[in-house]
Amino acid sequence: MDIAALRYPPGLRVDLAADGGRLGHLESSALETARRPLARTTNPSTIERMWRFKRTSKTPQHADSASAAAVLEASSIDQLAEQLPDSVDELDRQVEELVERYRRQPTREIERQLLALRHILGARSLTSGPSPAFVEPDYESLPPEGEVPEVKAADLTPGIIRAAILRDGFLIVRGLVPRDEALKLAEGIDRAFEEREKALRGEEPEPGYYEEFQPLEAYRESLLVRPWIREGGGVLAPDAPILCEQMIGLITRHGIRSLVEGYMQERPLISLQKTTLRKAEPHVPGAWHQDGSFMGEVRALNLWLSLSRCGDESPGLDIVPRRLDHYVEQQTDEAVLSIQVSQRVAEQAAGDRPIIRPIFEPGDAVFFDEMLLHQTGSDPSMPKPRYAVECWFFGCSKFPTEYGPLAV
Ligand SMILES: O=C(O)CCC(=O)C(=O)O
Ligand SMILES: [Fe+2]
Repeated sequence: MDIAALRYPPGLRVDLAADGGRLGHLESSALETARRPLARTTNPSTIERMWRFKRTSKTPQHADSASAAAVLEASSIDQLAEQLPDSVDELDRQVEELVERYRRQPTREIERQLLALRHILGARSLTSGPSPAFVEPDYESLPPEGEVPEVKAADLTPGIIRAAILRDGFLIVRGLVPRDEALKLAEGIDRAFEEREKALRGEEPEPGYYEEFQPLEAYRESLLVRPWIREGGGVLAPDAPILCEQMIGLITRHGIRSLVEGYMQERPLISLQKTTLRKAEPHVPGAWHQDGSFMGEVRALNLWLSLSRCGDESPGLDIVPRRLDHYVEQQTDEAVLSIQVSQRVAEQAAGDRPIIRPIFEPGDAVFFDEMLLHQTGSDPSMPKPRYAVECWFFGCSKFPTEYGPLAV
């Protein structure tokens, strides 16, 4: 089996040792790619002047002299964090103001500023201490038990999401975002994939479509996951600032952020590592998994948003339609990855409820949490790739310790 061709669950921290060193060939080239500074087309001095950064040298324009720039930029966000107010409310206000400026006149600089601000604000929003209870489940409003739990966007409430997750493990929402907005984001994802390949060949990518985000020092190591995200058919949303802001715009304008806050009863944050823009190719096989098995203790809710028709003409999502209260056995039978669940174990977990592969239209969504057993539902005979957003929200009181936060 070609391990490199396997679809890794996004955000997966691959345990190289656990895979018996078989991934070793990936490791060196992958890590090299992760560390390689990219050529930049725009001089970031505007953003840096604006944030009153002290610069000590000019940003080089070519990849071979970009190391110094990478280091400089890397320290910049930490400097920025020091200069910004501590108050979460004040930072929220600054984000709002920038979003408003962006709405009037979108620029690449504002996208970068927003990303940096959202990351710093996310880090300041983390809390410790007890978590609130989830919203009360509203079972009455769900379709009858045994039917696929599905609602129209207009009927969606935090209580219905909670009820569906507790009863069936997931909830399908039809038309959560308008079709044209979903299709527009899919086009952007295609572009980001192309620009990333350019960047990896040493050519200059189009600004906004592929720029590797430099997080705060504390989170830098965790972004070494990039090569595996690429292998798995994804690009991290923060590495495509124009698309990241577009996606956050969808989440806020269509009330999704408020729904998630209502569900968690606390501020939800997204992450650098588990917010993925996906392009699933039919020939890449899925791998059954439960995301919680590699995220640690979290309060999570995933928004999986379809940006293509899928499940028939392009890869969909295979779901074990059941609430599981434990992690099922991994790495048996054909399941070679440490977090992968075999087909046999997935069928066993499904019991008398058949595994489903729903059909989605652009703008349809699925909400689920860290316990759902699922995989990319692909088949080499499907004629088209599928585009989707995978956006995991985490409660600010139990954010995964190894991920970098982003405020929305
Ligand atoms: O998009 C896919 O096919 C996989 C998505 C996934 O695993 C997730 O959203 O957790
Ligand atoms: Fe997943």
